[in-house]
Amino acid sequence: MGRRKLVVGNWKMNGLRAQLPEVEAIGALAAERPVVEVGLCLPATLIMAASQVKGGAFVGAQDCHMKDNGAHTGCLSAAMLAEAGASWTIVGHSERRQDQGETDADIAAKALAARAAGLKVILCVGESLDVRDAGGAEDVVSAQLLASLPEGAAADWLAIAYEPIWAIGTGRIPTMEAVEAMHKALRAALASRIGAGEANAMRILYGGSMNGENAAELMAIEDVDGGLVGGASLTATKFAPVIAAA
Ligand code: G2H
Repeated sequence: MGRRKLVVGNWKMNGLRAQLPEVEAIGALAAERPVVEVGLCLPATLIMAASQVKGGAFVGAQDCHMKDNGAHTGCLSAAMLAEAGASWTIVGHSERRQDQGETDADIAAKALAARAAGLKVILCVGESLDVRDAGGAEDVVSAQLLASLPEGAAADWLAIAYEPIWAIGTGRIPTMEAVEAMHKALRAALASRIGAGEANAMRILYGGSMNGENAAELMAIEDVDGGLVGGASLTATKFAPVIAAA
C-alpha cells in the first residue's frame, strides 16, 4: 500500500515544562526510526518550547477553533497554533465531542480552518459502548466519519483516527477482528466520498489504550496505519515500544 506509519502521542491535559526532557527523548526515538512518522500533540502551552527541541518528532495541537479570530475567549485559532510551532492538530477527539459538545459539522469546519492555516489534521471518530454492544458499530462510525469529513479531504493533509470511546484510557481494546472490520469499513466509506485512490493513500490510525504490549499486533492489521496514543506516550520509556512496533 505504501502508507507510511504515523504514530502520534496525545498528551491531553498533561505536561509542564518539566516534561520537556521527555519531548526531547521522544524526538530522539523518532530520529532513530525515520521510516515511521512520529509526533506529539501537546497542550498548547508547550507547543512553542517543544517545537524548539531538536529531534525527529513533529509537534501538534489537540484542537483548534473553526474561526480565524474574534470574540472567543479562551480559544486558539489554527494560525496561532501554527505560529507557535504546531504542524498538525487533532480535531474531533471524543473527549471534546463529549465535554465541549462539538458536532460533526464543527469538526469538519475545524479541519478546514486547520488546513487553511497550513496544519495537517488527525480527525477522530469512534463509537460508544452502547453502540458497540448493539451491533453495527461500523455503520455508525462510518456515518460519523462522512459527516465530519471536510471538503477537499486528501491524504496529504488529513489522517483519520478510529478511537472506540470505551477503549480510551481503560486498558480495554476491541478484538483484532473488530479493529480490522472497522478500519476496512472506514476506508470503504472514505472511498465512497473521495475515491478509492485517495482513500487508499489516507492513513487510518487506531487509538484507545494502545501501548507497548498491543501495538505490534494492532499495527500489523492491514488497514491500521499507526496509532494515536494517550497514556503510553507520556514518557519516552512507555512510548519507545509503540514507535518500535510501527
Ligand atoms: C485515546 C488515546 C489517545 P489512551 O484518547 O488519543 O488515549 O491511549 O490513553 O487511551
